[in-house]
Amino acid sequence: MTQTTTPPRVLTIAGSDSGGGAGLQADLRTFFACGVHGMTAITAVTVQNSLGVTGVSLIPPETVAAQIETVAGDIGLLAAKTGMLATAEIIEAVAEACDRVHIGRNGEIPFVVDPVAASMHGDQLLLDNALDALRDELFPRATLVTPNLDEVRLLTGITVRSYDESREAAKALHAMGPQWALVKGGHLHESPECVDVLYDGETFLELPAKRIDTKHTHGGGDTMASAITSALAKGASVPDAVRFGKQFVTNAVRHAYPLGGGVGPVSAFWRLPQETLPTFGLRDRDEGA
Ligand code: PXL
Repeated sequence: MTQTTTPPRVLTIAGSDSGGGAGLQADLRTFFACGVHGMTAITAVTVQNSLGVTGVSLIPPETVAAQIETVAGDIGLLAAKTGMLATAEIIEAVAEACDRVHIGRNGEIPFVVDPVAASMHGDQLLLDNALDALRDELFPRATLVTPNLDEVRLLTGITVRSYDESREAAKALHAMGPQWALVKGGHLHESPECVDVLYDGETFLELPAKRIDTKHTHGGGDTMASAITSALAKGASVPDAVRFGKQFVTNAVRHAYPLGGGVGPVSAFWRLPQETLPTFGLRDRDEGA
């Protein structure tokens, strides 16, 4: 029997996207492309395609907690992230389970909290009454929080229109308890650049990238948070992990592809040597659609 070394293990606590674009499907693809073993604590199953979400089925909070504790107890993990958490009850169960297995700043395992509130179609992925739980229960446990500008507005009340306002928002988010706050600039559509701002309570780090002209950005936030989580699992500092995540997602947006009649996903394919894979005679990708 061939025996190889166990890769770094990471955990995503997130929802399923049946269309395969965002959610835990994007997380697992990114983990694979980053060379880490991905595990999942599923919080919700969305009924979804490229046009939007038409249904949500919640996983019982105790089952979410049990998934976290079961993989942590046997397999162990070096970093964890959250995506769609849906309800205050699930958030509370996640916070308690994380404490029990030492995920987050009360323990020793780096914890990235991506405060997913809505899909890019505006479909609600977090109940209104769950926003407080996210802020009060998870932010103080987070190594890093990674909101986009819509989530920043919901969490802080600040509407970001400029780089100065991004800094102000990063300060407000940091005051909610995470070790680091990352304000992502991708949703500032008028700007030719996507400038992200990272803040640890002392220093601002500015991460610029050119805006890429595509409507296919489904799963971009999940992909970035997963790449950051993978880098943290390998021992990167938070600034280095965020630089890596930004570079990873920028390439993924550059390789985004159309899917169905709506919005297509960003793609981790850029990280894999497609030219080395057999085509089995299928030359034009569209022929497969
Ligand atoms: O991209 C945020 C996100 C996270 N998780 C699930 C989603 C989405 C966006 O649609 O469906 C399950």
